[in-house]
Amino acid sequence: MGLWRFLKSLILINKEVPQSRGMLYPRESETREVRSLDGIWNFVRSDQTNPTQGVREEWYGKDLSRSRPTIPMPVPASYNDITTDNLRDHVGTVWYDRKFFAPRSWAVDQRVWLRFGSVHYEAYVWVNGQKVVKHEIGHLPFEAEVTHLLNYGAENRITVMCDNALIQTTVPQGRITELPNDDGMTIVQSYTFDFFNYAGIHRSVHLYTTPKTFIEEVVITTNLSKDNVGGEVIYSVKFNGSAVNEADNSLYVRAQLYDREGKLVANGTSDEELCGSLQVDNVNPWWPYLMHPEPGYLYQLEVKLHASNDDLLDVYRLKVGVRTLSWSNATFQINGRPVYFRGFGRHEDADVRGKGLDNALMVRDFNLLKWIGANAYRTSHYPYSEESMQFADEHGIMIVDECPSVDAENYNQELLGKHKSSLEQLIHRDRNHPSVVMWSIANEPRTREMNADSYFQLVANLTRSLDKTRPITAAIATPWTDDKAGRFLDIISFNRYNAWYSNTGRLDMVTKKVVEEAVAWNKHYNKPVIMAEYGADTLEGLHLQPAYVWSEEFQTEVFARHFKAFDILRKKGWFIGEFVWNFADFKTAQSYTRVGGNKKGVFTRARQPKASAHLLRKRYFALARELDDSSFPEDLFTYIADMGKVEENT
Ligand code: GCB
Repeated sequence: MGLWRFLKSLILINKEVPQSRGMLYPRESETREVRSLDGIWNFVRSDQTNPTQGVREEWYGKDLSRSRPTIPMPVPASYNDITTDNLRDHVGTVWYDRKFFAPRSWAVDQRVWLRFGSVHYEAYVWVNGQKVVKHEIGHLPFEAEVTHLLNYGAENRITVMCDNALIQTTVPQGRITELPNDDGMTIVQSYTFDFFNYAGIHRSVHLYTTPKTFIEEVVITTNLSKDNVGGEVIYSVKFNGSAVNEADNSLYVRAQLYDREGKLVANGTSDEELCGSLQVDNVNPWWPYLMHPEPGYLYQLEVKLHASNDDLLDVYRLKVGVRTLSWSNATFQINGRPVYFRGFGRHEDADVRGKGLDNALMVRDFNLLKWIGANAYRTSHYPYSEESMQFADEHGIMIVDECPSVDAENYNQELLGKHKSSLEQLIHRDRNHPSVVMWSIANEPRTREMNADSYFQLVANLTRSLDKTRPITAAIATPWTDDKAGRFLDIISFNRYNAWYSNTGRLDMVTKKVVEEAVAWNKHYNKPVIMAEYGADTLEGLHLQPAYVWSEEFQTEVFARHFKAFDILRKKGWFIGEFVWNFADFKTAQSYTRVGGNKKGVFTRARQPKASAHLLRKRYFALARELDDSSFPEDLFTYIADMGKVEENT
């Protein structure tokens, strides 16, 4: 590297990131229609050594099947595990297309939008052969107006090219290398993060209509009076389009708030900036699961955009939870009450469909979260589906919302821009969810590296500038002695695998080490501390007594040793949460340390409990009873004997 390039690499400049627009979750209303394009699409994989061939040959100009033989591919789903050949390990571009009709009625006085819930990693979209939109970074939605491109009352074609290649300037990072194989040379994708780089159209594809002048954005914040009896919903609306008559700039919004029973509890008219606030008497605050008998209370906010002559232009409805968050150097509070997080790191991952949205799996997972008494999870290591965020709102599960930066290293200007953009897009998407209580700006970044301090200062500054109502964390594995990022966070989260990656098998080397490390983080930064990952790989059905690595007994014991540490730490006042790694077993890249994937799940990949799940359930409910006065489920303890006498005497 020349001297100039070396010096330049030392300086990271704060550049503006593009601002997201629109992207409200597609919902029907009296002014909007929504159509799903989910189903079976046609699919072609490009030649790995010639990834841009399809673009040069303009495959998007006609049906894919006229350029290459196609295979059927479900949407939404990862494409990797669908076929029986090595599509799983394909590197580079793949193509999808399908046809759809645009009804004649859509031709008049409306706009039509095409919206993708997420495509991993990079997507190029054409409609009827015309380029529509390009989007980089998976797990985040993007959309474009297609009004002018559609044939109304006729058939249309949508074509998507998706590229899964990860390099040093993508989020997350990876490396592409060319290696010799038995047939000559081949392209290999490698990455340091510990989950399979599933790719494809991962979430739903929607067409939706809006009026010509429409509600483009709604931003909600909420307040509570000190006694939690009075609530306030503050809204700010943006519209797009010209007012009905050109001279008419004075649109206004009517906002109406309904409770769960559909009763109108507050309403009002916006100011000229389309902002306003609604006061709610005897409010039902949004509470986390087990912190209140009625957790996850949501109101429905109805936003009506009117022209100055009172004509109704557009209607959009969304769910609103009324709650406050506050934090200090020792606590994190919701509605004025301290929170202790009992949760998980998770993955969007399943057999066959990989990271594709799966409503059955999502509902099962929430049933398991509630069964086990968890009140939180981190969306490790990327944004999860919008549908799951809505579900978390409804069930009172708190979310530590993580952007897709994992194992960041070799900090450079381009990476910084994309990392910041991923947070901008995430906050834009999730800012209205009451379940989102914290932003996680990275998982296990290499924070001892050169430039980590200026890099994370800029990332944290951007996050704070976009949302001051939630604290910032990052899950750090670098030892506190070397870490350069913690000082930019509000809450310190650390990941550590005692008795697993360090001192493997030594159950007697867990409790003290966990206590010492948490104390050290707290002393160093004077901030609340969470243990964001701990755990042990466990092969379901492997039983070994005394406990031995990989057995169900070992995982259970590792948990118990951590629980002891957490109870010592809880007494110190600034230790605010424990997150097991992981909720369920999940797929990883092939490696000799992974037997069919990462097996640190408390549940199997098929979502059945391992022995440790039953122990964890007892702890999480015991904590809920101790801290939040909730009661035990009837089946928490298995009957062993009539303990009545024993209990009476204790
Ligand atoms: C970690 C990572 C997580 C891994 C886990 C493990 O520290 O944050 O992505 O899966 O360790 O099991 O190795």
